[in-house]
Amino acid sequence: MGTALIYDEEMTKYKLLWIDPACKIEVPERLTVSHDALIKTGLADRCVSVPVREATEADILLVHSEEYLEAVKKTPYMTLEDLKEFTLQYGDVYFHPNIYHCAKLAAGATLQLVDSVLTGKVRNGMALVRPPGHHSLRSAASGFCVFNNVAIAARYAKQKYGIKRVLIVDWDVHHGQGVQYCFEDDPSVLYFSWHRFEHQKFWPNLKDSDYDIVGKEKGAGFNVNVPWNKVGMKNSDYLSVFLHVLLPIAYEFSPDLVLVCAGFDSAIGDPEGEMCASPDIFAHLTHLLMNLAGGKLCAVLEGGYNLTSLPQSVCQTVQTLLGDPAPRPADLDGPCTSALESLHCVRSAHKPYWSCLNHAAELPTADVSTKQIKLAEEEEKEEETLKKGEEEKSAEVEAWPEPPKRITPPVRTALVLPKDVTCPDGCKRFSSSEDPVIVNKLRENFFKDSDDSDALTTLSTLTALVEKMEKNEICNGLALVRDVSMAMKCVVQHAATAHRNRVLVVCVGDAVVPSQGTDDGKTLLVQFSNKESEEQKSKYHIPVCLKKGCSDVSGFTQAVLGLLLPLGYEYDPGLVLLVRMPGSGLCEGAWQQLTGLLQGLAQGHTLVLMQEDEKACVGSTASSLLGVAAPSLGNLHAPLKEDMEALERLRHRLQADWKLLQTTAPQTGRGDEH
Ligand code: X5A
Ligand code: ZN
Repeated sequence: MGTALIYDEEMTKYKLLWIDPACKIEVPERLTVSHDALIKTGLADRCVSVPVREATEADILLVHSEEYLEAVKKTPYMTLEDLKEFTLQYGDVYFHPNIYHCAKLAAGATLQLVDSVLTGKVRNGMALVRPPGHHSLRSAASGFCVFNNVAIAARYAKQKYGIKRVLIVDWDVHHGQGVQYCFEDDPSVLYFSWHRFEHQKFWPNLKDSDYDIVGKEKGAGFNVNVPWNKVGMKNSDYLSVFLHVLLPIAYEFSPDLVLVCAGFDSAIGDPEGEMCASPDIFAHLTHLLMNLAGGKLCAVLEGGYNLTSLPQSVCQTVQTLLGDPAPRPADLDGPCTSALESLHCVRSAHKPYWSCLNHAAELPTADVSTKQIKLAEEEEKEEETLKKGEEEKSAEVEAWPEPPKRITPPVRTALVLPKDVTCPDGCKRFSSSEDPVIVNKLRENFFKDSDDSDALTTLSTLTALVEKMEKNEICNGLALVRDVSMAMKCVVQHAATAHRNRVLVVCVGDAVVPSQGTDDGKTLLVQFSNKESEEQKSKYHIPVCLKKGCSDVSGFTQAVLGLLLPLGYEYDPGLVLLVRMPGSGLCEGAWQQLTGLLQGLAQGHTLVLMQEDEKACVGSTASSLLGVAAPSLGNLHAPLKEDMEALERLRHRLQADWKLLQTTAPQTGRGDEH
């Protein structure tokens, strides 16, 4: 199942015809440089090219008023003076004789993408369009946008395909107020947006963009705003919000379709956003969404005005949609204080609506007034730094490295299986000639006083497989072994002596955990079980105790999103060892989700160990390792209260060591910490 790419050069054929500093960044080259980059990298060739079409009037009227449509319809016949005049009634937008045509193509391209995904022609895809859409309102153009491409697409998907729940993720640096207004009372469309806000000082300067706007009536809780109150947000800030706000809610919501307002003005170098996230963060943001809705994801270009970081970010997104492993994430040193404040505020505002947030920290009661206080405080500070920083900034901005080429290993998934188990399609059965040095070492370590030549062969094969993964000749692997504990010990030991790579060991179910090598930082062990374990031994050994072990899917999922992934991302392993203990109780769907999500780490280098008698899981595990999206977990019941409380406690305890676990800002001297 492929990835659609939708583009038409026609959408480059309009531009600003007069002088307007607010609009001069929205240029046709945005599209050409993005498309050229996809061609040059060979990514375009790997996609299924789908033609654009014009949106019909009926399509446009799904979101816009007849009066507005009729007004825009006249623009192709206007003189320059008329166009200027017409433009004046709206904010930060311009018209051109050809923009109506392009706006119909942009909306139509988005619908072509939705059709391609929902008819099963492709798994996912991206539409490169101009004009963008997320600012346009029912009866008004705004912020370079004429028709609301993504809002139209959400209504269209519901109407034409009977889609019940749509998630819209807006990672553009501006608030898509048009999308928010369109769905604010609609619980079938969950709208998430992060945006530069600076306490309402940034365009479009709306109160409606703040964290406490959560939706209306039936739609309460289905609008999630994350305001950025400072510029310069980095990879850690973005990832924190995904892991601690968007994903927990999204998994609870369980969408049937994911639409992304994919604006890249949130990337480094952008003159509008002034943020500092590197282009490769979009590989991770994309990957983290790809296991929702059974992988049905449509990314639609919105903003993005730096002609270097824009194409880089577009390529990262498309390459991830194609299934290539994401690069190791750079500098995840934890979120900044301002981001943590936003995180804390949003989580607390959404506590009443989402069971995953039910036990999130309350806002200090004083904070309602803090909103205004901060405003005043910051006004002073900001003005100073603005004056000082202005000259340095332009120099600073050009200085990010090009994302390294993502080299995909020749073999995606290698399996070590007993002879009687057939190898699933698309995988490679792995065997290796025995290296006497390895075999001797293994015999010494594991078989001093026994002679189990079969087991010895398995361990030496495993060791060889790990080495191939380290050399990037194989991406990931799966081994069915007789004794998972011993196999785990063997890989951990190998990794510890090989001193090359950190290994994240994820253990599902009860296991006797190897004692050596768990406190030197070479391995980080996270173990899910129902055994109330004794005190945590070190920063690198983290038992996660859930009441019903791994059999409660809701609790398990929230633990994966809010605990395991932040730890994993911050630890940044070179290899993930995923161990499924016999009788773990984890259902197949949740196991596939786990396997899929973990592949965002270690460039996709995951080695799965399972007990011999779990043959039945080989097929589904292998398909997750091959990059097939995990099936949707469906409507989950609320996780157990005690599990969510235990998770909060664990996070709280670990957050001094692991910054990506933080979800609240450090208290500022009020001393009211619980
Ligand atoms: C789609 C988009 C930005 C408008 C900025 C107006 N619009 N100052 O990024
Ligand atoms: Zn934008």
